[in-house]
Amino acid sequence: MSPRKHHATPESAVEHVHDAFGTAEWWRTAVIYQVYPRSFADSDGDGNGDLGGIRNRLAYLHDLGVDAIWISPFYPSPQADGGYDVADHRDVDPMYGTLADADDLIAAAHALGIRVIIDIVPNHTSDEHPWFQAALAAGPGSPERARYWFVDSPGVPNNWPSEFGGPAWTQVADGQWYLHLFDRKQPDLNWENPEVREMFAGTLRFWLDRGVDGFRIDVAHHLVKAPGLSDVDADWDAYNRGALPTNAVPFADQDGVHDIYRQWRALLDSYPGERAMVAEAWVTPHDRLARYVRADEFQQAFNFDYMRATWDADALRAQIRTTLRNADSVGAPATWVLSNHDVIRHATRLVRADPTMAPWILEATEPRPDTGLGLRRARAATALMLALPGSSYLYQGEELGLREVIELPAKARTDPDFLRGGGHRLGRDGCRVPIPWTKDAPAFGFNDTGASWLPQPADFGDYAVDRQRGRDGSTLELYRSLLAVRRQRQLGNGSLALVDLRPDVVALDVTNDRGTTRIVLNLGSAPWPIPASARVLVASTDGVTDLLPTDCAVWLTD
Ligand code: TEU
Repeated sequence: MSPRKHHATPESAVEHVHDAFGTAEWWRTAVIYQVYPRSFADSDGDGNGDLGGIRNRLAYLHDLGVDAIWISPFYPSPQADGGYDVADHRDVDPMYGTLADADDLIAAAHALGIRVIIDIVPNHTSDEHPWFQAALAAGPGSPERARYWFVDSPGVPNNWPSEFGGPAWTQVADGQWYLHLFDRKQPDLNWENPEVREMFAGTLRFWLDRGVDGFRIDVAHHLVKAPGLSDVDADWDAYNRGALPTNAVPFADQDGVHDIYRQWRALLDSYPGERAMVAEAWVTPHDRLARYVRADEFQQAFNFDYMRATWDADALRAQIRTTLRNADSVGAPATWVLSNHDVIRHATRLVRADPTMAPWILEATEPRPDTGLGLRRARAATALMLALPGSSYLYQGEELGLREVIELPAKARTDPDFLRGGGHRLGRDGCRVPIPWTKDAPAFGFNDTGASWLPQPADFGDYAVDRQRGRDGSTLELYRSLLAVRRQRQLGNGSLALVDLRPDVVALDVTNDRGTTRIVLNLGSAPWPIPASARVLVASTDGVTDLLPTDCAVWLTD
């Protein structure tokens, strides 16, 4: 791979980072769109999105140009944590529909060539799951309690905190305590117990038999706890900023988790088709994360270190380099992600006051960022991401440029991260507000009754799909162009070289048999002059021809 003369002055250094994959199973290059079902589209007008709503909007996703959808949990659930508190792994919550609706959705998606990934939550169940209810009824020392982490004092409960605030232990009437790394309504399962392993293997089979293409595995790094349940001695602020290795705490990234995923991989591989699983593992640094995507484990793991990169050329280059090298070291595809249902939407996050703050922590006192600048950066960030080799994740509504809804009133908020946090942290409801489809319609077209489980702000109408579709320069049309050009030029599978144009400009060449695409993102204050001989394939801001302004990205070719 060599730099193209008209772009690179002779002194431009080129750093080769990554070679194309020889074989490219779908999951190596897929663009996967996350559907948060409660907030996507509501077919029955009760204010909660549902499976029928997703089905009705598949044509939109097809037109957008995504390869697959990942649907957050739709199982029966008391909704103490947005459905991540599962009461029955093999059914559909009536709020979302029925098993027949799930079958219809899978079939309709497949008919459009869209693959379907569903969410599996193995670290904990709901406290309303029959297993936990049986454990409470059966009492101390029973086999029912042995499926969870029930302990007596002394020593345990230990000092482990719940992710959502407060201690990770709750006492029951007979005096025992149970562990919950998340809400008290999410008791942790004990993965030392063979019954737990069997139950989840059966659940994977249940859904594989129904035709799903894969699974997103919730908190894949938490399942195994270090023996002894000893106290944590870590600086939580540093830990939350990703500055400590994840296994600095005894309930994260323990080696034993890998045995579980090897068994699951063998199970997936026993099915026809290329079934795949992606780890939601907040594991840092990259070489620890790479262990999850070894050849006999997950196919993918979310790249949260990339999500956390600050808006800085050196930081982005470093993440691209390290991500690709570590993924390549185990033959796995890199993944890229900027937003999901747990973090501040990137149109807001990229202009927040403290960019090193954990992306899920929104403090009540945090100043409101500049929406215009946020959207400009978000569009540029997405243009960079969608050119990178590997697989990328989009979160519903980011293709509309949606901002975080910081101003939600306290009484509307439902997230345990807010409810348990004493009001210091606002929680994650602000990225889960139902998305706008039609400006002049009830609930902006989310349904036709106007009901909405979280209130939509008035300016959401301006982001509505009907205001953007077909309008030059809209964020939706930018995403459609990026995805179309990505497909034409097969950018998911190319070699990558970093090009040294200017310290405050990220530039890279992606090369494959469709040619070389040069991606340039300007993070400096001076415009970057686009060479006269280059053709602009797509730009994150309208009207870019000669000069690439600050906070803009462009895809160029000969
Ligand atoms: O999230 C894992 C997780 O630890 C964080 O993203 C968490 O939401 C954040 O630290 C806020 O405190 C997964 C799911 O994606 C999330 O929605 C669930 O709440 C969590 O697991 C528990 O199942």
